[in-house]
Amino acid sequence: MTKVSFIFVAIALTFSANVLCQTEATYAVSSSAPGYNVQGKVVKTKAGLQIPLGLNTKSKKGIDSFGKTIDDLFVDVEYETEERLHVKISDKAKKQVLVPDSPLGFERPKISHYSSSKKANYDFQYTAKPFSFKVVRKADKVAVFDTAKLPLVFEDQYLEISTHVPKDANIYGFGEVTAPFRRTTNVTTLFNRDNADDMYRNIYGSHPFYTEIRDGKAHAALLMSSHGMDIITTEGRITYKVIGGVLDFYFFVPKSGKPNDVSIAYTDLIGKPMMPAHWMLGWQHCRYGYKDIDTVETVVRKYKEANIPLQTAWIDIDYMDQTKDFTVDNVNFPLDRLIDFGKNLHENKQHYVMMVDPAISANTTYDPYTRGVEMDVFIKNPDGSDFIGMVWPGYTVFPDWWHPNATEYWTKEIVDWVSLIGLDGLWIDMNEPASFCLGSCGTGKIDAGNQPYRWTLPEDVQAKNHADQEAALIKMGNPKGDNRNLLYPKYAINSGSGNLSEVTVAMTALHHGGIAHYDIHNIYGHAESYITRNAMIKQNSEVRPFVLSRSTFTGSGKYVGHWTGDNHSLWNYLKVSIATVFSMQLFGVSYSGADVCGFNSNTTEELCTRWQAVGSFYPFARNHNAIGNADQEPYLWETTAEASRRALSVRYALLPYIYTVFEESNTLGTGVWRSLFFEYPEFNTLAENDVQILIGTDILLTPVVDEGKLEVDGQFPKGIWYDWYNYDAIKVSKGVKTVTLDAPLVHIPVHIRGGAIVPTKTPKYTVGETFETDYNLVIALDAKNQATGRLYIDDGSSLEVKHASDITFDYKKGKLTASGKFKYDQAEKIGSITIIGEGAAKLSTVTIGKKKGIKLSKKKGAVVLENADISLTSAFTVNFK
Ligand SMILES: *[C@@H]1O[C@H](CO)[C@@H](O)[C@H](O)[C@H]1NC(C)=O
Ligand SMILES: *[C@@H]1O[C@H](CO)[C@@H](O)[C@H](O)[C@H]1NC(C)=O
Ligand SMILES: *[C@@H]1O[C@H](CO)[C@@H](O)[C@H](O)[C@H]1NC(C)=O
Ligand SMILES: *[C@@H]1O[C@H](CO)[C@@H](O)[C@H](O)[C@H]1NC(C)=O
Ligand SMILES: *[C@@H]1O[C@H](CO)[C@@H](O)[C@H](O)[C@H]1NC(C)=O
Ligand SMILES: CC(=O)N[C@H]1CO[C@H](CO)[C@@H](O)[C@@H]1O
Repeated sequence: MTKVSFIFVAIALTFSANVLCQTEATYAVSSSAPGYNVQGKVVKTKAGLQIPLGLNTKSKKGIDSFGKTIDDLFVDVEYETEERLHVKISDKAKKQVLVPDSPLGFERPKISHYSSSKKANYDFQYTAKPFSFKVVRKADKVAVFDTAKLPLVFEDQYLEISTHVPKDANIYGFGEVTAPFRRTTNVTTLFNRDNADDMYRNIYGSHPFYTEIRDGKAHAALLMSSHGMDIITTEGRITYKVIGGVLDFYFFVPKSGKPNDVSIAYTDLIGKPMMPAHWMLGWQHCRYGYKDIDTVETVVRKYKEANIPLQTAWIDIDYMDQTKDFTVDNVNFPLDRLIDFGKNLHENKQHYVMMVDPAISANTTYDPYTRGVEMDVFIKNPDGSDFIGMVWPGYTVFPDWWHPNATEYWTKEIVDWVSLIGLDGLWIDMNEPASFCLGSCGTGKIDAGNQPYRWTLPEDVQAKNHADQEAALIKMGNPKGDNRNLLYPKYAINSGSGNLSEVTVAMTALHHGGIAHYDIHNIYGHAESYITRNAMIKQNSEVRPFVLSRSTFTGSGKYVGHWTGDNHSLWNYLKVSIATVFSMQLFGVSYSGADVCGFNSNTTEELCTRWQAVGSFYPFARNHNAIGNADQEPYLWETTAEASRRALSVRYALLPYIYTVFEESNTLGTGVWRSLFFEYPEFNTLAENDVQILIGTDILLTPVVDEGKLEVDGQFPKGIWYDWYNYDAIKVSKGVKTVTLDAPLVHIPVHIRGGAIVPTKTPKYTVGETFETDYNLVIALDAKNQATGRLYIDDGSSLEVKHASDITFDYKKGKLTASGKFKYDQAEKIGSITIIGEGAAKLSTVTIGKKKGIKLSKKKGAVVLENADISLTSAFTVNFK
């Protein structure tokens, strides 16, 4: 669970008059700003350039537009790699707060400076008066980032910079936001916020990164900033308006111009996406509001009775005693029952995940609180007392991940809890961080127990409390020595909750080392993710940890997965869920997915049926529902159950392929889900297609995301696309062809790319049983009767992989070759080989080593070699005739 929609509704009712609108001022650039000139000596370094800047003092107009102007700046240009350029514009005095490197695991790569700018794919060019710069792709002289004649504003609480882009540019990224994949003219606000997936507004995470595809070629930029910001993507430009820090840009310009190469270059910097264990790829089920352990056990049993694969059972905060972390409700979720439930799951080769929130109840007889107080690890008020907000258990404190004791504190709580219950994974929620009251509303109220949530109080009481809390916050003031306007910066970004301290920890709250919450708000959840993952590894260093986080930041994908939060059981949320997962792939959070059938509001049979079909293929696939809603377990309706069984049997058959794609993601940084445009950027007609999904390069899904439709239009780029179920071929000789496909309610169209060799398994009830079956190969021939593919094999669970096979399959002129690395130590083998395509029809016999003349069986559109019995422990060839 997590914050439910009515919280948003209550806020909207009470404060809607104050919720900011996107105004003309938001869209405008500061055209009267004086700008900066190069002042002093430009130094050529081994790494690049150092350029001193001074304010253009001839014109004082527009100074201090939204903060205090900083006169002296410094531009550091570093040619970090052939494809990555680092341009950092900072204050010479180094007073502005940077994204901290430590202890949060950013681990920006140590640059062994790239020796020569000559080899780079880009040029850095600048003008001196006024200062502006361009990043130019050498190959075609395209300026991929160009600030010429656009204002540069550098104030303590307001930074503005813009780049020219073509009109109607293909821009992707800038999140987290619930919006179409291709970003059209709009404002994206990055300021982590607990909100039920309000369309177009800021939500849980911040990723100040975008990719642009121009004339078939991709490049990208990251603004490494933990400050709140608005990003305006409007006709012909992108404008960043940031409320602090520095302008720390990275540009990614791969030579190939391929979107995948952008992803590789980006994750070279921020870290490669985490590698999931096999089990994490199975189907998962959760609900907020299961009233007791019997109910949860019944759900697991009913899944089995309906023969819908269930890999992982989750329990939301319902299990807790008065919603306190690391406690159990002894009546409804007794400890022994919770432990036994986990044991049963494990006996059945299933897995177990529970929720934990960062908010710790301020209760002096509750050990996680007293231990934290002893270690002094909680976020502070400006006066040094503990900051006390309000979350599910009433008044709560929040671990300060920057405190030197925080890792030890949190690790103990996590290790003890996970060990006690026997959990396989943790779900960390509410880590924007969410708080239901404004400011330190619990100051002086320790041991006050559960409190009515603010949205349950009469409106006049809510308004009075809010006014009191606001007054207290203002009275408390800033941390010592900080003269900025932390509570109400003059440039008010367009946060959907209005003032920055709403629904979170106050901007004036203090982290260790004198860091105001204002400066690191957007990385609080990332910090918790990093520390929680490491705690999971401490608990069990053998296996890959499972942590799912609601709040994420640049680089979080290396440590955790992410679900797109509290969406709604509405058709447009089903549709947009695909775009949000695509965006997460760009951000390097490969293991991501949306709540299947929708979290808030009541689903319908048809919506849930269609959603189960799409959701069966989310990289992270889980049905999740909120308290008080109509039930939505997939076995409740026959069509939903049937659609789930069908789609999940395809997913489970594809597990070796999906696992291989994940391994590529983990080693290269490419997405597991990809939009067609990112694979075929040469076809601009695909630019807005955010409904069809490629898993890797070879499996194409064309889901129905509209009510009442029994067919669906799909775009098919040049090549041959074979129907997964009946091998019917769609042949496209050039460009992109739109094809209308039959899509009965229980059916999701799936196609295999001609030219691909896809490894599969025989789907079973659990992931473990599925992986115990033989591998099969599906060879889908292209127009030249050729195909290639890859298979990665390891034990599917070890954190440190000792034995892995990495096999390339190649099919040409009737000969299938398997080559590569064969180091996996178990005796895996190939059971069957299916060859699809016109070229397959002529084939009738096979030679495998000394065994000649083995007969192939014919199917419509394919031939099959049954019981191939080929060992996957060494290279081999098979000849088809
Ligand atoms: C911009 O965002 C608003 C919501 O803030 C949305 O209603 C509108 O459709 C968006 N406009 C475009 C062009 O995407
Ligand atoms: C860390 O915790 C210990 C108690 O375990 C405490 O004595 C110490 O002061 C804490 N460190 C800091 C920096 O607060
Ligand atoms: C404090 O926590 C204890 C232990 O979990 C619990 O029994 C008690 O009810 C809580 N007290 C309040 C006031 O919430
Ligand atoms: C934001 O703060 C201002 C100044 O205290 C106040 O007038 C306004 O009501 C606040 N807005 C919200 C949404 O709380
Ligand atoms: C949603 O379903 C719940 C439980 O069946 C019901 O109590 C509620 O009235 C429904 N809400 C709407 C808006 O239909
Ligand atoms: C696009 C859309 O359906 N948005 C809805 C999301 O949920 C909120 C309630 O929290 C509705 O008000 C929006 O209309």
